[in-house]
Amino acid sequence: NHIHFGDSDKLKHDRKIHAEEKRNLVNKIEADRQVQERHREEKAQPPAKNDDTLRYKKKEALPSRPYVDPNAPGEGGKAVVIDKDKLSPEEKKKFDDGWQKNAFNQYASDMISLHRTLPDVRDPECKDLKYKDKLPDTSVVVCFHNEAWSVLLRTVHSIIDRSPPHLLKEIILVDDFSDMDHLKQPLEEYVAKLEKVKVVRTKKREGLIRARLLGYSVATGEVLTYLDSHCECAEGWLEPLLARIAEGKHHVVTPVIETINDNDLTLRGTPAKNIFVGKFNWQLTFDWMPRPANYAPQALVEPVRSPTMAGGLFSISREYFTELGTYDPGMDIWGGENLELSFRVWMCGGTLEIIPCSHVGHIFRKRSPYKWRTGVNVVKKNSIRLAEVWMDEYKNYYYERFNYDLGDYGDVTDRKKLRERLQCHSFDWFVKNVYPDLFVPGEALASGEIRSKAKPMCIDSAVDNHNYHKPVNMWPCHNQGGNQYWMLSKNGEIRRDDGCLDYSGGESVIVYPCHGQKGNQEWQYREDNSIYHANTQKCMETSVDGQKLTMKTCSGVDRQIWTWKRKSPS
Ligand code: LR7
Ligand code: MN
Repeated sequence: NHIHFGDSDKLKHDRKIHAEEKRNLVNKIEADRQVQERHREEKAQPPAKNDDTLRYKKKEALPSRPYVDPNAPGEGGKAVVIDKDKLSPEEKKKFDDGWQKNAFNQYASDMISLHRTLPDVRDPECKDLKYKDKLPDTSVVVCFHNEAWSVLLRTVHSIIDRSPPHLLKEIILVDDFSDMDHLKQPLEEYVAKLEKVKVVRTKKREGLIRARLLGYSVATGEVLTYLDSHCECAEGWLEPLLARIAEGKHHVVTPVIETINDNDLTLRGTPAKNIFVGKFNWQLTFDWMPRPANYAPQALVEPVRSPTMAGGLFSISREYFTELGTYDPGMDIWGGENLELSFRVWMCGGTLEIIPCSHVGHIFRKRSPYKWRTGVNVVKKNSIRLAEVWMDEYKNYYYERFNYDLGDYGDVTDRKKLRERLQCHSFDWFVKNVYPDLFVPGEALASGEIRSKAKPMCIDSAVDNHNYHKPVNMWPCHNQGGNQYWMLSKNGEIRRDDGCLDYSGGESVIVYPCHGQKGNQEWQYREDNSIYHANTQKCMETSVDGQKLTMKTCSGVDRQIWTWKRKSPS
């Protein structure tokens, strides 16, 4: 949900920095190599005693890895604290550039060992689980576009260091046409020294979906495991994923995704009882929700069904991925593929589950640092492709949000054929069986823009975390849905996605997360076209200049009369 159109000045700027960066990296590689060599000679020192860091219990099952001082920055998943005031001007510049280029604290990451230890975040129950000796092996595919060195290589080493060698067939790094120098020769040289790691490169910028398809095309493992390029795999992450697939290839599984803080790189664990599962809204964006009680099976650490997945971290049988039609190659850059695959898995006979005993960290960032395709809303285009193919009549709830302005979304004939060939369930089946708690706009009593009779102004507000609690205002009606699209739910909410109009007295109406408890969020769109708030017995009214939305005693003046399309519930 972050759309960014980069500019070429930034790229030029980046290149200048890269020359210096490359020198530093080459030095760093050499230093790393020497350290590794020394440790080989020392034959892996015994791990330091440190209670909140976990070392290998089953030494024989995992590769030996260099000794890391438990007090080194970030060890055990701890925070890296940097006092910026104490940095020299050059260091400060590095610090700022790191943030600017990556949208996370690269400076902090560079201080952390590529082999840092993590806390053992698994529930105690997990350690009692026994897995079959013979599990399928996996190719791990990591796509990247201009990833920071330390972050990318820590991803790689965390995979190698924490995967039983016989289960790790290979790691495939797919470079999606990066232009940072350290990802060229230096990366080749570095991975040449690692067993099992190979780099493949796209010939032009493809975006993460086609980059993943390239990884798929060269993978040879029985299972494919996709990870983002800024991840850290925790102890025991792989076996439970593979074990579930061994129980049936139609199980598509994700680890519990732990947050690696974008600023201090901390990683903490999520106990199984607090796991969140994936949902989506009618903007077709992915989001999390607490695991509903009825999804929780008998045991806490059993697989948890999830209607959707975030998209970046999952394992799937390679054979099953093929049968299921891999990805839609018509999708560009970023977005949409996560819901597309989620819907497809469920609708076509598979299951999507979160495996509570498998934990992988991911750096969540607040903006997208890299260049997108200027001028095209790729997320919308990708989402329309998925809606056209998979959502049947439900696609209209999405389209209404931008007044059916579909634009050019390419050709989806092949994907429709795929759906036919696989004989999949309907989207209605998916909603009713997999995500019955979903708010379905078809049940809304009114929907679309809420237009004032006094002036051509509409109730307008974004609905997201940044906007909660802020007064809702009026804006000239634009007839494009978006922030002027509202639905009246059966229990009187005026809502969009998870935001509801909320009034608790005073001047303003605000947007607040829907709580389903009526109260401040209960409205009536009455016969006389007024909008009535039962709790306070007031009516919505626009200010005389039409700019503001207020609440007043009901009087029937034009400023209290609203046009809003009534719907007959389907
Ligand atoms: O053009 C690109 N080419 C790439 O190779 C753009 C991106 N990429 C790579 C990029 O380097 C990264 O490794 O693709 C990966 C994902 O991009 P991010 O990390 O910039 O995005 P994100 O973490 O916000 O992306 C989430 O949603 C995406 C939708 O297309 C993908 O499904 C990502 O894999 C997904 N990430 C996760 O699921 C991790 C958990 C995040 C959450 C919620
Ligand atoms: Mn990511």
